[in-house]
Amino acid sequence: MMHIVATAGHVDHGKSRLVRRLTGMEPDRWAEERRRGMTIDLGFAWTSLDSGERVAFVDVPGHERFIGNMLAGLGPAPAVLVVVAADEGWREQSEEHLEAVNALGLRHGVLVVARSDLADPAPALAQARERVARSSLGACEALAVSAETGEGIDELRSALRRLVARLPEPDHGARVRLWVDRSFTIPGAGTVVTGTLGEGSLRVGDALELGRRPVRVRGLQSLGEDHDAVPARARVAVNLRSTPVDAVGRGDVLVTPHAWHWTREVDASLHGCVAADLPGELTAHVGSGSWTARVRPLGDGFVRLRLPEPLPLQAGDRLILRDPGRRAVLAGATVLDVDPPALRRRGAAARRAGDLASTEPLGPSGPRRVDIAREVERRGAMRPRDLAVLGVPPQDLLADVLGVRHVGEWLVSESAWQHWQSELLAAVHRRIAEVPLDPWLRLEEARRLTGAPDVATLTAAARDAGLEVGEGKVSRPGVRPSLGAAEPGLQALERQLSEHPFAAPERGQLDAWGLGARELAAAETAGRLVRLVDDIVLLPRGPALAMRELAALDQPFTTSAARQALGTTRRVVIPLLEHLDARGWTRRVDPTHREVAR
Ligand SMILES: Nc1nc2c(ncn2[C@@H]2O[C@H](COP(=O)(O)OP(=O)(O)O)[C@@H](O)[C@H]2O)c(=O)[nH]1
Ligand SMILES: [Mg+2]
Repeated sequence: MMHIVATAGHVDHGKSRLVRRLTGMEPDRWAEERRRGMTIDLGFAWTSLDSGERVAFVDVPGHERFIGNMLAGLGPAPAVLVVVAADEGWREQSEEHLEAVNALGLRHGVLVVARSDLADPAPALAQARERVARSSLGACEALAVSAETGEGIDELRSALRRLVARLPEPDHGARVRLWVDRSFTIPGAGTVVTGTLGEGSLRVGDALELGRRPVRVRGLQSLGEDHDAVPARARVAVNLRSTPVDAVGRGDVLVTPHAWHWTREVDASLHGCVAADLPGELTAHVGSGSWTARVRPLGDGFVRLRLPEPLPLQAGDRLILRDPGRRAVLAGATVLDVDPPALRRRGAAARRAGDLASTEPLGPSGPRRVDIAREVERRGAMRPRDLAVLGVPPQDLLADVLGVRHVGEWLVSESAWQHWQSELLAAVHRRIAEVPLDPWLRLEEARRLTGAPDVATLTAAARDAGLEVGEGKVSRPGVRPSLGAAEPGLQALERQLSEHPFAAPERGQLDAWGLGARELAAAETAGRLVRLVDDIVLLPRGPALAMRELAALDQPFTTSAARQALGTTRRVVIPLLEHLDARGWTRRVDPTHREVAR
């Protein structure tokens, strides 16, 4: 197993020298760093403990000017080595780095008083202990060492062994999110990015996204060795195919494709600050990067942060908020919602803060469990993949959750389901009352009215509510079109047709009876008329009566013979014969003759 530990502490307090002593490797990689005797960028070195476990150190700069680099190293690391010089004691960047540790909610660390050959370490130890105890590290192990004499180094190695044993196991199957802390080119191999892999695994050949562009893993290294696969946690160098080196840099992020919700807006809770004191614009450090974020206080220690570009964030992510003008860490923020609802109405912000407060308290740092019922409730319906990108692990996606129904490919909240059903019942009743001639509601219209995600899901809700669904329409079971006011007119038509079955009335007569196209269509749907074309109508038994007369004619017969036999007009007989042809009861033998089919 590999573990990652970042250093923290004031400049010149002995961090790099200590890492060198522990690993035998030089963490200050740049000529300028060695010339100036100062860490500027992140350094990397590693060692094996007696237990066989490996510890990779991310050595950070202590100088105030390089706080951005420091946070890039600290952000993705799960544990920290806080270093204080015995001869200097607690200083500004000791405090600043501890604030960052605290903002990130890091709980795993060791406090080391270094350079203890230069002064009695006891006062610095006591002072630092007292500070650290008030941070998220709490009462962590603390000891004095000298990189010069080697005093305390064995004890430190033991303390590191105990430290890494307490770190939670990473999930090797989790989606990948690698915050890039370095990028460079290797002649012949192309672009390489490095980072701390906190969860999941990487394999050669993996398709990933860098930012939002697809990339492919061409090669992997961890601690200087090639690998086909690297499981978390690890320091990893990823050689990317067809990625120009200037397309990638610190703060970029390499992720499992389609597995993350990319967001510009998050709701977060604050630590160590009240929202009212925050400037409207500040620097937010996330992972290995930093962005200018706009802050909207929601009230009660909650804020909405707006980022300049979408980032793959999840609930539980920790951000460090700094004032771009003043250096100091202003607050830590914990992401609570990566897909926050729009705040439109008056008082919405305060209500939102109340909602967020009820999602507290937070567990320890790390991805936060997404409350499936709550997420589905807020949106009414979600697909499993919508939940997965919010960070719900695959095994939880299909679990039964109180208040959530599985309907086809959707998860639907019980209250949305009931809401759709009551909206639907009301709309169906309205339709029956308002359009009695056509008392069926189109499903697509019903879907829009209810806000259900699709017609299939709404159909399930309609059936569950006892409604009848068919041919893209929904209504009460057994509902028939009602002629209502047109009933007397229809009865007059029926009387005329039962006396003269083929004397289909003309439009003027139909109008006089109040029978428009819609009424005729409704009467036809109700099975009381047959429409030959448009407004030429017979009783349903008319075609069969016609067949009786036509069968008695000499076969084949002409249209005019048929007209005379039926005692009607060409206006009626032509569509009637075509109707009979279509039913297969008569057929044409030549352009002027038909016969009754046998
Ligand atoms: N005497 C002594 N000097 C040390 C010790 N550790 C570091 N130093 C010196 O302190 C200075 C700063 O150390 P460095 O590791 O670069 O500090 P960093 O800025 O915290 O990384 C260097 O001159 C080191 O040689 C130690 O244990 N004993
Ligand atoms: Mg250094």
